[in-house]
Amino acid sequence: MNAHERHHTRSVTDLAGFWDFAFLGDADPDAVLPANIAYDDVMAVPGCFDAAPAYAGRRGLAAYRTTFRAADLGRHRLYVGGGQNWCRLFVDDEFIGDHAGGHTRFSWDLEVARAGDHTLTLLVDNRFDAGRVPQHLEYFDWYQYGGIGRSVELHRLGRLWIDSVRIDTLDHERRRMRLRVRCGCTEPDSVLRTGFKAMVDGSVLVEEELTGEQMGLGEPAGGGLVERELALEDAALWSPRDPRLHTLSVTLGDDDWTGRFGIRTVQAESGRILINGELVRLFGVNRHESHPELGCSLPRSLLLSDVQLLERLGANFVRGSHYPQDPAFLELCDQRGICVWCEALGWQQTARQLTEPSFLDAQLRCVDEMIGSLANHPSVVLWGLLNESESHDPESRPGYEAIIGRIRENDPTRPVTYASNHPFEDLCFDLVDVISFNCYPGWYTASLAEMPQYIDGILEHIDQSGFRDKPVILSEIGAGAVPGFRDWNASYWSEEYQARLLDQVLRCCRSRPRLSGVAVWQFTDCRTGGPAERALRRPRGFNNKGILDEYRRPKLAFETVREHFTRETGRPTE
Ligand code: ADA
Repeated sequence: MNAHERHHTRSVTDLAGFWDFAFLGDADPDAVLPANIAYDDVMAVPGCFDAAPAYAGRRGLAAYRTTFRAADLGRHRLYVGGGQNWCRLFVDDEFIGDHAGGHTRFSWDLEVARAGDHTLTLLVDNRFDAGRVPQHLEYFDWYQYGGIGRSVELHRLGRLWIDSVRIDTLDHERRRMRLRVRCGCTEPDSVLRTGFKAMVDGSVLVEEELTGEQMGLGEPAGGGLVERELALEDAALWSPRDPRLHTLSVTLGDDDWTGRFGIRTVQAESGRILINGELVRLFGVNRHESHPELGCSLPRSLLLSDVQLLERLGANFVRGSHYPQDPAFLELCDQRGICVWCEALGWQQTARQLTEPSFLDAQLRCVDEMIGSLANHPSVVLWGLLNESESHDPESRPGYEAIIGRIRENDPTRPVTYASNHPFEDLCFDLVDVISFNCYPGWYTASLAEMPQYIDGILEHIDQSGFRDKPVILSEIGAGAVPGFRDWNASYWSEEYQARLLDQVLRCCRSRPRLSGVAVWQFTDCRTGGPAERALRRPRGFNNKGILDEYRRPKLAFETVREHFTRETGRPTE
């Protein structure tokens, strides 16, 4: 379940543990029958199998197996927090479903017809296969680990259940919230009568009896919805400086849901980002979920220490590059007042990919899953998409329109942005609320001395193109530093050069109010993959632009960035 969500009456079984495991290498998943798999190993769930030395760097099909005992018969739902890159589920050797795409939560419904133990088999494939998994492409600049990266849970649903609970701020001044509870029922039932209750911080705000028809559970079959407006007079607002949270509890019949939320609005207007009507400038870093021994499956203790390091850095912002981050990380950002740019999986997609229906379908599903499971986090202040893709090619525009349209359909309350790496030629800036650009003066382009003019040139171009009213974020900038390489000459790859470059970047950004934010590339070093041309520019096989190394040990630049950020954000440093 999402980290900040709880169930009290619904029975939930956490299937974390050591599962039977078999690495099947280049086997075709369609040719694998679960009954014939010979398990010869065990694997941790959650975990990335190819982060372990035994399978390091291996790509192929893997089989995971465990057993569960159903609390009773009837409808159950298996939630998988994230499976990289592709999964297929069997229960008692019977095919249940497939899922493509990592880093987002998804589920399968199961009808349990027999008491006792059941076998659950998950085939997990970390190979790149543009047909089956169009979102994960081999050339991306980070190592795409395979496995079951996040929790697996079995939920007993019963006859009538809560599918999702969504709470959005309509008006922060009057504390008006919109509550939407989606529900389901095993069979369409318009005459059913059941209790519905919503409580905030222990006070009952709604208590009523509803019929199946009122919930939309009558014929024809379809998902039900209960929608109410709540006024939470005098309740504390969420803001980065004072991140106050509230607890919402919903009961519907025998089912229940409890989660936390914040009251806040985010607006992008007159060239500024406003949270609850107040100007906010975002100072932070790009963050990959990556660790050399854990892959992208990070335990809560490491998520917490990442957040503690962000606080120590004085950051009030993190961009989740380039996929949705762990909900437990977002929960910590909610609590600590760190604003998050939450991005759908994507990296340097071409116009050709953006015109392929299978790629677009996969992107739209990723957007639905991302927003469906993460929208209640007040820390998420921006939705992002398609990092550095071909937004300067007219052929890409319909793809951008479709994905941005889907984001807005799912959530009209948050601004949308994407990071462009060709700001002078971009053709899609009009589609988003916040314009963001990545640039690397002093590293890939221009010299360090030219950096201020380089950034000014982009800002002027944005304004002259008619986008003066849109806030602008410098979404990536940085330099590589091999950890421990210290050099009086401050040559490329030294910690000195990186610190000098970021000092200049942050001086420049702080003195340009036109910029609403900056995200340094990047928080920690991370393992990368991709073609040899890139590998040869990535010493150690890592993207070394972290201000911390991959074990979170600080480089010289950490202190440089901290000095700038703390002055801007006034955040505590210890
Ligand atoms: C791009 C990209 C990042 C990373 C960076 C780099 O801007 O968005 O993911 O690859 O370049 O280090 O070169």
